[in-house]
Amino acid sequence: MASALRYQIGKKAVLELLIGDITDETTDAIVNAANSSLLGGGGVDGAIHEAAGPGLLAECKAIRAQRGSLPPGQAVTTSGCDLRAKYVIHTVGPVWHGGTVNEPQILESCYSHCMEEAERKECTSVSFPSVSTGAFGYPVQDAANIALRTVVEQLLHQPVSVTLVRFVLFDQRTYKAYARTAEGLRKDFPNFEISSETVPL
Ligand code: AR6
Repeated sequence: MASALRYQIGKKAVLELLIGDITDETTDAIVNAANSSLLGGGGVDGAIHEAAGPGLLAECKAIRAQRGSLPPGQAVTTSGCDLRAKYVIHTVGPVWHGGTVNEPQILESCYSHCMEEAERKECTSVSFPSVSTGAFGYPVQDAANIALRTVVEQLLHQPVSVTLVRFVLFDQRTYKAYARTAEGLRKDFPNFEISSETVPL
């Protein structure tokens, strides 16, 4: 049976890690690991555009026409079109160049801007894929550290409408890397209650 790792973060928020397809998610928003063109691509981007239907590309083109291409580290929001999620938050992760061109800072900026977008749209739940660790080549364990710490930091220290953050990971290797990092969170946030359990889905 499918299961999720669930972490209580402070009093109000829950973090979940699971293996799955983000296009099936019912959270208010899902995050897309896009590219700067916003015109679609492979990986999770291709899957989201396919499941959302042509309306998503039309919205992305309108954003592009208005503000140009989306720089790495930034995020913009469209509706979810045919998806069950109400919104798609598109972010552009860094391409991995060995860590020499601010990749960690850019990846952190992706997650914090996505959380801000979710807040702006008054979402209570948001699902993330593992941004940058596919075609863009970011080492998974390093990316998991940045992703989880940035999101937990925001859940604990910012006034957020979001009370559920779900990481929907596509394969065992990625899931294990995120689960390893999540186990270390208690050490990094010693003043906050972080408890974990495994729950059936
Ligand atoms: N649900 C959840 N995760 C998925 C799904 C899915 N349906 N499909 C793939 N993944 P990638 P990037 C995982 O390459 O590295 C695109 O062409 C995948 O296994 O999608 O940020 C864009 O247009 C991996 O763990 O994104 C850009 O050009 C993670 O999602 C470029 O790829 C990210 O892999 C972005 O590269």
